[in-house]
Amino acid sequence: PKEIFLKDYKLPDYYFDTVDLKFSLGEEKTIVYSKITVLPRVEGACSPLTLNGQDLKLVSIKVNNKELKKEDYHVDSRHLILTSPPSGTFTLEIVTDIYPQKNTSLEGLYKSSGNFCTQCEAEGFRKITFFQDRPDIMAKYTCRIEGDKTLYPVLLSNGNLIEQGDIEGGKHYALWEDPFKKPCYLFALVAGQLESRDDTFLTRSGRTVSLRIWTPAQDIPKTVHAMYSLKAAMKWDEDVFGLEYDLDLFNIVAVPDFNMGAMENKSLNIFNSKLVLASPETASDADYAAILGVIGHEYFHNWTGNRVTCRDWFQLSLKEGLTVFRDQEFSSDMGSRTVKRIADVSRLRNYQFPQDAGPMAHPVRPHSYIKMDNFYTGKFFNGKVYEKGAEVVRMYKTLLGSRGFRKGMDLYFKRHDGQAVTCEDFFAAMRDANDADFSNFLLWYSQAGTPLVKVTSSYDAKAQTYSLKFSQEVPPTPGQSVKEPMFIPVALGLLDSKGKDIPLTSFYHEGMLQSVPSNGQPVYTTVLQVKKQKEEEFVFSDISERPIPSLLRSYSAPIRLDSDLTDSDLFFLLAHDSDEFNRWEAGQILARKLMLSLVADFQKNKPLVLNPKFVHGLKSILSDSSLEKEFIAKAMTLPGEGEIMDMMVVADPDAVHAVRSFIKKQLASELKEELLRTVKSNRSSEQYVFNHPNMARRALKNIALAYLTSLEDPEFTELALHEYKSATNMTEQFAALAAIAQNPGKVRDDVLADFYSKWEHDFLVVNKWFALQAMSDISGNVENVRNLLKHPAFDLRNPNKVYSLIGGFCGSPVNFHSKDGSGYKFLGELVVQLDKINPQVASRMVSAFSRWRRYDETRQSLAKAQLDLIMSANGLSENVFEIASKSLA
Ligand code: B3K
Ligand code: ZN
Repeated sequence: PKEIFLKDYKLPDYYFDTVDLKFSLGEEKTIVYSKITVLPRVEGACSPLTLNGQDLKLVSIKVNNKELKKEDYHVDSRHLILTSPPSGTFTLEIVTDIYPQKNTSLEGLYKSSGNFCTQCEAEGFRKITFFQDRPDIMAKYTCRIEGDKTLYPVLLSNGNLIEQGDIEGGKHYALWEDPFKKPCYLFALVAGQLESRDDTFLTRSGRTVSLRIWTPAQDIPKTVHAMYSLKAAMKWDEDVFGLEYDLDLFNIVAVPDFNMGAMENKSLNIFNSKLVLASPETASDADYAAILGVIGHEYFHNWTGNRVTCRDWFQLSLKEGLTVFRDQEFSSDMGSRTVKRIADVSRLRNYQFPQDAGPMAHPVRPHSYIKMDNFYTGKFFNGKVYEKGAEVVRMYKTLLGSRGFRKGMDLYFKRHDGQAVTCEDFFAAMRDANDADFSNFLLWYSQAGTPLVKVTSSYDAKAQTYSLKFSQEVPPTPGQSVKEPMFIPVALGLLDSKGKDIPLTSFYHEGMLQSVPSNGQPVYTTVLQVKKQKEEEFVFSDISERPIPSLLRSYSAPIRLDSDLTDSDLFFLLAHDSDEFNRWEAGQILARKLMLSLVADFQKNKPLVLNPKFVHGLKSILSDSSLEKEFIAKAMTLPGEGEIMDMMVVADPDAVHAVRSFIKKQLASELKEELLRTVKSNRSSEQYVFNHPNMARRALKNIALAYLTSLEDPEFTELALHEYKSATNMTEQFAALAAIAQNPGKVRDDVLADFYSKWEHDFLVVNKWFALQAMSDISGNVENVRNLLKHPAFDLRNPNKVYSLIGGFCGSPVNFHSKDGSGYKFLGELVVQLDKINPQVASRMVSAFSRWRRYDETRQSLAKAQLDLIMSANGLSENVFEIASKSLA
């Protein structure tokens, strides 16, 4: 396998101006005709033209209308090279045969439930036809699709439909034209038996856009929420960024077989059904929220990704970090900002931080890759380019404020519309629009690893000054042993002894007085710019009592913060901080400390005792009616097992699991009354509505129920059964099922069976059923999961099912890391099988092994043995090779 490096980027020798495609869709094979106008970048230079191609059968090739002679080109399994193309502009016509029916990799053109569809990002277009498959080749496309009229009544591609009609042999055709230049990864085609939900959107300049969401006929009723989400996203982008949709038609197609969440092809978004279809009975609040966020995300790509795209795949964060940031902001504006921020930060901590500390650590802009697909880790799987990239974009906004950020965005579009650009171009637009000094901010793109920032504070009562001293360290990561200090925005406030924010006017930084920017109003939060490795001091004067600092408000930078706050400071912040995110954070810091110290006790065989202050803190949150319900639910949620293991020198899944379960049970028994009251007073009385207050109520009720059932008390099992039976929506029904399923026994088995028989006709709900059982921490669960592989509803070829069952299993630390090696063996075998079917999916699964060195010696050798076996498998894909070999390195 070949590694590709950012430093080797070269401008292409040839550009493509227009691309006219024709697809003749067939049952055995599909014939692809492509006609390209080729322009040399430098007039007169006639260097060879290399096209990418994979799994293609070349039928013919013509240059300027003449069949090319054998000696003028060269084909191998990955390329077609024109050895001496004519000088000047020329037309290139290529005919290839492809076999979509046999394509189980789900990239390029493939079939899903009888329909044709495409997935080209990152490098899938080369499985459709020979092409310069790189994002800096931007061309205008037309696409003619021909196919059987009965089998494929609907024929879609990008842009506008300009012609359609019948042709001989029971076939018909459609001709599409996309007026915007685009890279080939945004090409899309869909053909099949689909119906649409139609609506319109009136843009702010008064154009009417037709909106269509396509699914099989029976699913149309489940597209109401997706359509609502699309219209909300279109409006939001106009209101917040002044960005209007640029065509008269916007299509979304839902397909059941899809490797990731969705794809932003120009005007023809293709989605995993999971992120389109929803009804109150079948989808949970989390599904509704994910649909809103992802529909928004793909729509927002129209400007950040499509109109302005990436020069090369190393710049992926240019579009993904920015677009994730935009979808996070959209979801915040549509719901609760604090709750959204908490959810995003938890994801970052549970998935991105561990990755950033392991063998797969890479900067937001990687320096090299073998398979680009391995760097897409958003949506279904969380990671760097997406989530950390979004944090980087958020830091620009924190530093510049909303207005400054908007100015930067406006300049970015003004300069780069229609271009393929780099992360530096984005940086320069932000800087130039604001005349800002960003010093070494660009290091966020090139240095991997999570910075560790230490803060110590001191109060001088006599001088009435309060000082904060910062130091930072970026841990070494593969290929980067020495790191430079980063530019870290630390948003901060100071609380007085009553818990009120102290107005901030100025502070000394390195002996210089700096005033806090204000528009005449008192300022309670300011952003310190921490830039040095060694100690850096900020001193606030006229502080009349020792304040409690609220540090890193709203999580203003993706770092680990280690402060000298005492437990009592943290309890104080938990009760009083005006920054709600930091209130939650204070509780989490306390919980993490507590869990780590109990883990140490557990390892020393000491009895576990829960700190009564912690119970009291949570009790007062639970009974504080002034708090937002979803905030309470988040505050009641203990840090994940992954997050705690990540903080240990040697990760001990058994100890962490035992401690987390212990705290859960302990809290449940001490707060029994409050929890029961919470369940009873938060039941649904009205029809399901997807809005913040209702979701918050359901979230609170569901977590209370989960706590209660953890007690394994028949009274609460009855209660959960009652909730299960009386539920009128999936959110509550599934939460009750999950609560019951925590405890092994007949009730569990019966309810699981009941749920399946209710929902066996709905594959998305059945996937929830798979995932719930797969993630179970019931001991020896690997056998259940092996049996479920043989379940008639399971299919290794469908990514959603694999993610639910196999991915779900790897997400249960106790069973996956079982000391007998049974979990590792299970995954090892499946990766090898899956790799033959779908390398992208296999490579996501193999990632579960990547942090094997974090565990004890027994586990290390068991996991390594599986990785070695995988590496020795015949015909291993580049995808799996890259992850497995880097994990072993
Ligand atoms: N851009 C696509 C991801 C494509 C992944 C290719 N393996 C979805 C998104 O981020 O919007
Ligand atoms: Zn995206």
